Amino acid sequence: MNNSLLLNWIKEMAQMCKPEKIVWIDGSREQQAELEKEAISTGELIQLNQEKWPGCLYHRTAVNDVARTENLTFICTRNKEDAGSNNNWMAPEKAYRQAGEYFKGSMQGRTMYVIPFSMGPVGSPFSKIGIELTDSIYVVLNMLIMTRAGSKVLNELGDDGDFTRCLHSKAELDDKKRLILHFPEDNTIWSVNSGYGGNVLLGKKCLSLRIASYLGKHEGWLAEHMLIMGVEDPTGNIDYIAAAFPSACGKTNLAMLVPPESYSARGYKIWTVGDDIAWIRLGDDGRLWAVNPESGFFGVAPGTNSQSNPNALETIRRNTIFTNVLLTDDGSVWWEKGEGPAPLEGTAWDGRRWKWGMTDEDGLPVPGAHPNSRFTAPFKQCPIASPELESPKGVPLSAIIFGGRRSELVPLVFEAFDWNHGVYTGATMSSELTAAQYGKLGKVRHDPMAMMPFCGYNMGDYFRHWLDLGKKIKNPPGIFHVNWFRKDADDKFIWPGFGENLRILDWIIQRAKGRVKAVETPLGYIPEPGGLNLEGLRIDNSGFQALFEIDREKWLGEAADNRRFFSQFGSRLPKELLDECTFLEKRMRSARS
Ligand code: OXD
Ligand code: MN
Repeated sequence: MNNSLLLNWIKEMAQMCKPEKIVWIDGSREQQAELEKEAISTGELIQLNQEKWPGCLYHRTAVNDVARTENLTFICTRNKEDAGSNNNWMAPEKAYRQAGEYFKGSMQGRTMYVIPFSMGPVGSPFSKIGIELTDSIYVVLNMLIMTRAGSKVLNELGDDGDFTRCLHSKAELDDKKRLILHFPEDNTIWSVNSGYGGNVLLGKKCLSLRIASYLGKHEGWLAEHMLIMGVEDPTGNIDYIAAAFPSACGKTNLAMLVPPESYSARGYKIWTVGDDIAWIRLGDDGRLWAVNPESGFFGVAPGTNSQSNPNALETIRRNTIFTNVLLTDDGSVWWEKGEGPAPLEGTAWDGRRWKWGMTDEDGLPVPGAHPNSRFTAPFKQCPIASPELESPKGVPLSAIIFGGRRSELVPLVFEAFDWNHGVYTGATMSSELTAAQYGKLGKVRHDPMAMMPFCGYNMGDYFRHWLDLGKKIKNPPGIFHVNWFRKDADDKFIWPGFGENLRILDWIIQRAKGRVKAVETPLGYIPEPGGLNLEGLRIDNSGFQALFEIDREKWLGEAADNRRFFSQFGSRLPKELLDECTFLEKRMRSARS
């Protein structure tokens, strides 16, 4: 290894952090086993019951460190405007100085691990190389699952290759000194005083979304918070779909969907390509092609069961790291809305003794697993893992889907009229908050393209980038919006969701291929009555109406709210999006009169 850029940078960071020693991660099974052993001996990780959970480990984060901390996450561009109102901003000099204070001596008595990793297949011209320096074995072991890591990446980097400089230290895990800093202009990420995945597995949100979105803007591609899945029809043809939903809204479940009986009997199959991130490029054939840059799943555990996601249950049976779930006394794991009966007692995510039926001072059930507890599992263990994960150019997209969690207003599915309307649809996405973010659960917040926490530059420029790309695509995918979460007057979900969502994907693919007619509404195209396969579901005419009802007054209110939301982007907001807002209002008004 003779890459002077890399060696000098490591030297400089080590001078600041003062680790006792430096260990290079080679990606070998032997080294991984050694590290596991060491982490088990110090209590950083707990080995689970190896008969029930072969190769599985358990970890608890600090109780103040259980989700991404968006308020402590900064984009540090020279010009504040370039970060945009969608990001917290700090001047680079100040950010380096302040975090530098926290990093100073932070690794004393600890090892600094050097993790060379590739986002995307090693050697693909579309992949990006990062090097993460960290003092956490937990981070190393997670990165070995989530990314392609080790010496092969160093070989690929060569002596003069460039890379994203990722520095992480747990330091004191002090939430008053926690900072997650991105320097897109320096291709650098600094994360300090956290041990939570989304803040510290720097290949994931920090590199593959925040830094990559910035690189994509400059290099002409998109880094998106999207799952990628293939839907194979009975003829063997596979259509690929990318879908953006905010965190903890079911991307992993949709990506691993099990077809309902009537579909599987006809030969339909699902292929999982990714559950969180898509890098999308324009192919030579004029279509969009998507790559999942990761090689594992960092999924939300609670709610994962054999009804919601049997493929995930199968994926996490071995070689998986569980974080902040409930630990049972026989070395097993459990979480709320999980599989099988709840244990009578165990150790909760926060290390406290837990008994089934426990309530807090308000009489509310005390969860055994944190609502944002996670599993980290290798992609290849998914029973429906697509071999296309290894394809350097990825998969061609037939459709792009946007979606949120909205108990009211938004219909089950609609199709945008054209690319610009589709970009407007994505840009005006809103969703109710979930446990993956700090904030009041259930509050509706704007989350354009599910990228609000992840766009590494001014979102006005990001919208412009989407619109510009649209002009270059000869064969654009259809753009759709879905909402599985609409509720009836009794506060019950109207749509059954899970595997049944394939019925909607089926309609989407048929529409994208121009095979079925649709009804034009002021919002977009929706299925004709009878156009959606509802066979075997208990949804009658009035249920269908309730799923697709468009309340024009409320939509005019929504459009006004979107204008308010857009106004924060000032002159950086593309005029086309305001035009789309005007068109929507006109359509709503004329349909009303
Ligand atoms: C995630 C998230 O972990 O979006 O994927 O928070
Ligand atoms: Mn995510």
